[in-house]
Amino acid sequence: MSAMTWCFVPFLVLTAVHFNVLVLADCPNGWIKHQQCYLFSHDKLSWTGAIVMCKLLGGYLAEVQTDDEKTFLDTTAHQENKNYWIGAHDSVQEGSFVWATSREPVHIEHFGRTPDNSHGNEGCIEIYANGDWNDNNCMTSFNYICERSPESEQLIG
Ligand SMILES: [Ca+2]
Ligand SMILES: [Ca+2]
Repeated sequence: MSAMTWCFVPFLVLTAVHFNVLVLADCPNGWIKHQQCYLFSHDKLSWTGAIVMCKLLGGYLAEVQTDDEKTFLDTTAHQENKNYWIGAHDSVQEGSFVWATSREPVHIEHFGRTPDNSHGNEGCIEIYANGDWNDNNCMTSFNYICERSPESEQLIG
């Protein structure tokens, strides 16, 4: 290789690294980036149907870990003016809500109101169109929010 060619090698390496960093942060088409990737569905499914669909799409029914994540999801639901299923249920122990995928407990302060288990059969959590959370009948069809990590697998190695 000529001296001239070698001059360009560091530049090419840096370009490749920069490109990888950009791609690492990407979400699939139609998913919104907010640290994680989120898909706000256009269709409506039962809560169980939403669990299955999110898995088919490479993610899981959204789980809230931080106040920032909660604010983002509540605000977007409010802007879209739709009710959305998220991944919390209390089918193992009535009144004790857990996230379906991580199995972590749901923090009670995340609820806009105490879940009321209206009619005795509300075991799944939705974000109301006004941004509050509510327990509702798992068989009801609502829009749903899928969550996944930004794409990265194909870039490592
Ligand atoms: Ca999350
Ligand atoms: Ca309720």
